[in-house]
This record gives sequence, C-alpha cells and structure tokens, in this order.
Amino acid sequence: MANLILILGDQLSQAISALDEADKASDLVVLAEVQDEASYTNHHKKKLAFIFSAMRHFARQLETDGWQVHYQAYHPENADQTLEQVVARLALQHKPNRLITTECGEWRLHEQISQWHKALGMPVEIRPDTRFVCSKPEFAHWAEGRKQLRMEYFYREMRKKTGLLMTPDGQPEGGQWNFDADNRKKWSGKPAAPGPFRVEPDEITQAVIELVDEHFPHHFGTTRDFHYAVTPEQAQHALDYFIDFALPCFGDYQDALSDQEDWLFHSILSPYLNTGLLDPLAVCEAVAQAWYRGRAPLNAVEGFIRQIIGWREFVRGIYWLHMPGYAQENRLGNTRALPWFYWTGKTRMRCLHKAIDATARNAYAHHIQRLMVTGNFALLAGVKPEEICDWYLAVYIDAFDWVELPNTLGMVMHADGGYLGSKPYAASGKYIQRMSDHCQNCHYRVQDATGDRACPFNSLYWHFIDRHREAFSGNPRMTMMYRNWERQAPERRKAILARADQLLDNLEQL
Ligand code: FAD
Ligand code: DLZ
Repeated sequence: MANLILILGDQLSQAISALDEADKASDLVVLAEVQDEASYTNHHKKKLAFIFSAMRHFARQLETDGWQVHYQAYHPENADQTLEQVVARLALQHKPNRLITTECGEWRLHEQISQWHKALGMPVEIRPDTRFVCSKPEFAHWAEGRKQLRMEYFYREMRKKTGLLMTPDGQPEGGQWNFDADNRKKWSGKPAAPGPFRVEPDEITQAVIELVDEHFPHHFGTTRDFHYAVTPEQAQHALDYFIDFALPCFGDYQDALSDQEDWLFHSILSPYLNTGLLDPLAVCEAVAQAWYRGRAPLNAVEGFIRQIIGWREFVRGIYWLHMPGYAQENRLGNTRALPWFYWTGKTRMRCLHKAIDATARNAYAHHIQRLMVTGNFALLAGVKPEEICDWYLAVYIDAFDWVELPNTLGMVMHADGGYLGSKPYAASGKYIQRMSDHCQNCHYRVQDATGDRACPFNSLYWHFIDRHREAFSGNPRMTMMYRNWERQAPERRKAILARADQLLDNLEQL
C-alpha cells in the first residue's frame, strides 16, 4: 500500500486536494463515521443524517469510479470512535508510506490532526483546501496592517479576482459594486415562495435516518421530513431549482421575515457548499449567467454572489487568521446563560418561537432569522458568546466552526470588539415589525417598551445601548441611537431600564 488518504465528512468532492495525484491501484481512501465527530456538539438529527448519508453516497461513488475505499459506518460498539483511532488501526494493518489529508475546517480537529504524525509514527501530509476563492495566506496578506476589516473592500477584491459580474474594462456590472439598498422589501405573501428543493430519501438515507433515531435520540431536532440532497448530482438540481424559482426574488426579499413561510427565496445551498457537494465558484458562475441571460435581476444576482465570494470567504479568512484566540473573545463582558427556550422554542415572543421552531424542524433558518431574531436577542440579553456559539454550531445543517464562529461571535455578538463589523446589529421590535408579520400574532405589544405586555426587544434594546455607552457612544454609526436615547425624559428612561432589568432577571419566563 502506498498511502492512506483521509477524507472528512465535509470534504465530499472528488476535486478535494487530498486526492490530487492519488493512485487508484495502490492508495486507500478512508472515510469514517465516528462518535467523536458526531458528538462534539449536540448536532441536529438532520445534520447527522445529512453528513452520514452524503458520506456513504460519496464512498459508494468512489468505489464505482475504481477507488479502494475503507468505510466505517457508525455503530456505538465500533472499536474505533475517533478518526485518529481509525487511521491508526489502518496504518498498522497496511503500513502505508504516509497519510494524506486536506486541512480540515475546524481548529479543534485541525490541532489534533497536526499532532497525529507523532502517535502514528509516519508522515502526515496536510494539503491546503482549494475549495475557496481566497487562500489563507492571501487573506492574511490582505488583512495585514488593517485594524478593522470590512467585508465590502474584501468583496471588491474578490470580484476583481474572479471576474464575476465585471465588465471587460474592469468595472462592476450595473455601475455599482453593491445593490443592497434594493434588497429590503417586506414580504406580504406574494409572489408565492417556491418552497425548498426536495429529494425523497433513498435506501441509504433511510438507513441513516433509522440509525440517527436509534443512537442519537437525545440530539436536538427531528429526522422527520428529511428532504435534503445527499449527492453532487442532487445538489446540482437544487442549484438549478433555486435559479429557476427563487433567485429572481432573492434580492428583493433577502431581508424579509415571515410568520407563514420558513424558506422564503433563500437558496438553501449552504449545506452543499460547506460539505463539497457544490463548488462555490461554479455556483456563482451559474447565478451570474442567469443575469446575463435575463433570467434574474442584478440586485438578486449581485446580492447572492456577494454572500458567497464576499461574506463566506471573509469569515473564513478571519477564522483562520485569529484562531484559537478568537473563540475566547467576549469584549462586551457578557455573563448570562443561554435561555432554555432556545432548545424548546417555548416562548411567547412570536418571532423567536417561529425561528426556533423552524430550526428544530428543518435544521435551517434563513440569515435574517439567525441575525436579527435569535442573534439579536442573545446580543441584547448579554448571553455568553461561548453558549450562543455552541447553539448555532449544533442546530444548523450547514454549521461548521469556520463559518459559524465568526458569524456568531463577530457579526452577531460583537464580541470581537468590532473587528468584523463596524457596529452591532442591535435592533428593537420596530425592526422585526418593519420586516415581518410576526408582531400581529405575538403575545407582546411591539408598540410598547414598558408594561407587562411590552415587546421585550424594545426595553432590552435601550438597556443594551445604555449599558454599553462606553463601547459605542463614540461610534459615528451609533450617534443617532444615543441621541434618541438621551432625548427621552429621565422618568421614561428609568421605566424602560426597570422593565429591561425585570426581563433580564426572568429570561426563562418570556
Ligand atoms: P442564502 O441566503 O441563499 O445565501 C447564499 C449563500 O451565501 C449561502 O448558502 C452561504 O453559503 C453564503 N452566505 C450567506 N451569508 C453568509 C454569511 N454571513 N457567512 C457565510 N456565508 C454566507 N452559514 C453557514 O454556512 N454555516 C453556519 O454555521 C452559519 N452560521 C451563522 C450564524 C449566524 C449567527 C449568522 C447570523 C449567520 C450564519 N451563517 C452561517 C450565514 C447564513 O445565515 C447562512 O449561510 C445562510 O442562512 C444559509 O442559507 P442559504 O443557503 O439559504 O443562504
Ligand atoms: C460534522 C461531522 C459529523 C457529524 N460526523 C463526521 C464523521 O463521523 N466523520 C467525519 O469524517 N466527519 C464528520 N463530520 C464533519 C467533521 O466534523 C468536519 O470535518 C469537521 O467539523 C471539520 O470541518
């Protein structure tokens, strides 16, 4: 045997660098479902089913294509329950020259793998992950000497680098880099949202669903109504479906929230992008083509591409530049525990109930639910970053540390002191009312800040502004908020703060 080639559960692409120049006749490709990876957080049951099923389909395809594959299916009584144990046993059996793998997406596992050569007693070659537009060194070079990083400037570099939506003379198509101002419509039920692309579970997926239900019964969420794609071909159909049915409205309703509709016009492609079933650049090229062919407007196409070559690449760059210290940041000094209703959805705050309920059913919530509902509440309530980060890592099908952590700790919790975002996305109930129809079905009154039925977001928002005066009052983007706060009568401010204090003491009862 020449080499062992380890492929992780989020590296399911035959273009993965670990397979470069591999020899089908002599190398052994290893994939393993292990307890360690399945339980480092309370992974949603649909996330476990998705990863295991996609891994099994990928392994089967490799075998069909002539690779020698060692696949370990999960069983609680397997002797080897960590990836290292699986590799160590194979190394003893086959005496390979070395282990080859592609760098993994989480610091936790990356640290372990970088030490394996010692225990295994053989070289471990860790290759760069080439599935991103911007390499780690390239991002580090771009960030060098900048005190704060701004996605918009990075994004323009990525547009130039990829040529996406660029004219032949190097200008952005449509004369603007960013059409975000056009992407803030409220959705009133029309045009109808297409619903998610659905794949009926095949035998492999059904077996995995049974396995998850049997061995991970206490994990969050449900396997019921599993409809995610689990192969590259199915994921490609999901992309085609998005382009045909949702992309035309993606931009207009990108920031909307709905009481009736879980998915709106979002692509639901993140699980496939993050596990290798889809290539990010190919996805962006297909979406750009939709604009060139007149099948989708520029505000939708530019907005979508910005999320992928802008935000997605940007947060990854930040993660690898600042780990492991980044995960410990808590610059706002938060101390509160995550309210238990994040796990049950049992709260009378309609927007939170709806976002958490969708999360439990689907292992998915769209960006605005994550940012402006569950995230905003955790920010205003001063939840410990560590606890809210672990929640996001557990509950979403697309959650991997490299993308979840900067979004939660940086974008939502502002725990990195504003390194990733120029101001916190703190908002009162007014924002949720403007962008959704939740408030009309809510127990609380969005127009009130005080009184027992007052929307908790309102007083908590002002409490946040008041208690973090030192951190934010000098921020030009927040001057207006401080001016509005100061303008209120002292008695009113006192009453609002008292209401917020009462809420903070009774978070579990909301
Ligand atoms: P769409 O709205 O259709 O967007 C298209 C694509 O753009 C997504 O598939 C995704 O790949 C990319 N994208 C959009 N926004 C971001 C972003 N802020 N950061 C990185 N990529 C982005 N995304 C994850 O993939 N994994 C996570 O664990 C994750 N955790 C998040 C936690 C919080 C607190 C917040 C606010 C956002 C998080 N996001 C995460 C980003 C974003 O919410 C999801 O990518 C998006 O909701 C996925 O659904 P979609 O594919 O329908 O996205
Ligand atoms: C997320 C996940 C899960 C649930 N299970 C496995 C597994 O059993 N085997 C595996 O190789 N990978 C799994 N993964 C994905 C890894 O945790 C992932 O590679 C790291 O999170 C790095 O991004």
